[in-house]
Amino acid sequence: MEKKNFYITTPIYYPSGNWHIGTCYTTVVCDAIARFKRMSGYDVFFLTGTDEHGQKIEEKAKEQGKTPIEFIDPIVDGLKAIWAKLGISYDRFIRTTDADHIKCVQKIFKTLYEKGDIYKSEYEGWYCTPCESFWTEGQLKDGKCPDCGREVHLEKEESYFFRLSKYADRLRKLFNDNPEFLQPKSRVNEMINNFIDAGLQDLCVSRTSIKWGIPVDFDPNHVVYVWVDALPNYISALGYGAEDSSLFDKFWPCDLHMTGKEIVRFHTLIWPAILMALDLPVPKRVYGHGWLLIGGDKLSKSKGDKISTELTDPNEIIERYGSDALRYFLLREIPFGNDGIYTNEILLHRINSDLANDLGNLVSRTTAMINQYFGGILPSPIEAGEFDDDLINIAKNAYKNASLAIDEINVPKALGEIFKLIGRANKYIDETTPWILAKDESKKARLGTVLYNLAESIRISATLLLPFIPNAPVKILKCFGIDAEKLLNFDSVETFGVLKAGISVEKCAPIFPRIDVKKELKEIDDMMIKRHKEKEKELKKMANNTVIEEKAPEITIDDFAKVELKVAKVLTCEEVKGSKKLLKLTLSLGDEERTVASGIKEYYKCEDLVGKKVVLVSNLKKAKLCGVESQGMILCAEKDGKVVIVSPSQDMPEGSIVR
Ligand code: ME8
Repeated sequence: MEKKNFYITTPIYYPSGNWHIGTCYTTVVCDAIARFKRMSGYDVFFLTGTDEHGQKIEEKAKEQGKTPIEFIDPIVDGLKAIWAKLGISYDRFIRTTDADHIKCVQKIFKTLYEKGDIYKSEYEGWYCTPCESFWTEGQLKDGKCPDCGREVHLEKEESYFFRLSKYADRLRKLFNDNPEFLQPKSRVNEMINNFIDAGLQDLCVSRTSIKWGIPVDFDPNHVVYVWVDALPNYISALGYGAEDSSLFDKFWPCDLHMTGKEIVRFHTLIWPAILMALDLPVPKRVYGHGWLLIGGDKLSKSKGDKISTELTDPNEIIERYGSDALRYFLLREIPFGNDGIYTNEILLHRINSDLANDLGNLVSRTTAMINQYFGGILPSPIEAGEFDDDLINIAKNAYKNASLAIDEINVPKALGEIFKLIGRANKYIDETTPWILAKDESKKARLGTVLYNLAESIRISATLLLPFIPNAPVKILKCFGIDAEKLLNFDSVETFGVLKAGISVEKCAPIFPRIDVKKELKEIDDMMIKRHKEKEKELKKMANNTVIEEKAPEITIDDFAKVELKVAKVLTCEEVKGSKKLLKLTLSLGDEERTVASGIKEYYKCEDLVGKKVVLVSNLKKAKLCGVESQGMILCAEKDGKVVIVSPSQDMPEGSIVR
């Protein structure tokens, strides 16, 4: 029988520099679907990649004194390394700087120009001369350049435009005739009402003010602008228009474009219109998923330095808990189509409750009992009993139900179907109480059946879990002598009774050790707070250096006269508890004593200070520092991290005025 094809894509990612767990979401979801479809017998092509052109990249590279590609390459490598850790099974990682993509985009641009769907006109926008950037009205901040805050002026730039407006009726028909085209359905009305009905404007598709882009080959002053460069990746990756277009012929139209909700508009209006203009079929389905939120915000690259103790770096989460745990969280916790919330606590509870408790305990209890009661040899199912049918039914139907959920693109629901079986099997242990059966020799046959049924339930659930969490099921199945690397399809999951009685069953070590949530959260909080403090310190240091380098403003003699400086003698010195920096000094001014907290602990020992003459700012407002009331400040000289106390060059009586 010929295999059915399935083509699935993620959006291509902007390599702006900071990959967070939000960026992993789309790709992990696509990977689970791609793996599930492969094991369901489909010939799958799974595409992901990076969107590398445009003004932002050009500017960021310039800021770092690099060429755009020098700036992008390590960021793309970083993304590929994360995909490797997460086991993303893509068939191609496309970069919009790949030669075949560039050629394809140029060809598409020319074809559309020759057909009259792209035409030359003028783009009018707000221009910031120092930034050499065009902005739309909406992008301006208080009417000024959003980047540098300077004045902008209206300017015209020669541009090519795509006749999007021409396709309004065909797009409306696309939505009306194909209720499956855009999902969740809730997003359809927004596209029709807010965009098509509101009137589609022709789209600016080239720029002369940006250099980092694909040149329009028949008019090289222009580079292709944003969406007509990015969207065609879905067909350039398959060799559309190239000498060998066999992949395109096989896989187009795409079965599923998975995108975040903010870019649904581009995938369901602009992209189909471009395809219509090229006389190509439109994608079968576009799915607009929600965002992963941290504290209510979309976790974004530009807000990367927001103070938060949540772990957001996928590398760090994988290092602490493993890639299966991160994949499981992303696939299970976020209600599909809606926004979901990430906190360290939610992640840890998910790991504990589903992976360590439900799945982990089922496997360790079952394999331990087979070892304890049957010497590690799988018994035969010879004595059926109460509860068996229910368990067996759920096991046999788990694949069908999960598969239906995958076809609805509801990944959490698919996982829920598999965990229904895991939950049922755990309940079956409580109902059949194997430890009580084991006490009675006459119940050995029943005990054997119970353990066999549990082993089969584990085999089926672990096999079904492979697309979602590719590592743990391999270890689980190995305990039952199954080499999961060779398990390339779901052929065995709808039959109950595949495991042969008499095989050896290993006692499975806990796959997901239980996490002490309270302890772990405290450790993460401490670590993150320390990290933020270090960062703050570094920023402060940088700011201080700038201040030192900058000239202080000129003051008058009257300004200076406001500062009262006096010679003082250090009488006592002690460290301030709980502070790394402060020493508590008692100073004599001759006729009075003062207590001062001074941040010089890193540079002086107490014994070096007692008896020393210092200069005190004696009319400084009192301040409480780490519980010490500081009544003034002693003067120090500082350069390049070296700090030295200022003293009179000859001995002077305490209380002498310094001026
Ligand atoms: O939009 N939660 O690239 P991109 C969930 N280059 N998904 C998130 C997320 C979050 N916190 N943050 C980002 C682009 N994403 C274009 C696409 S396609 C021809 C061009 C998702 O790097 C986001 O929703 O800004 C999108 O689906 C993907 O990451 C890439 O976003």
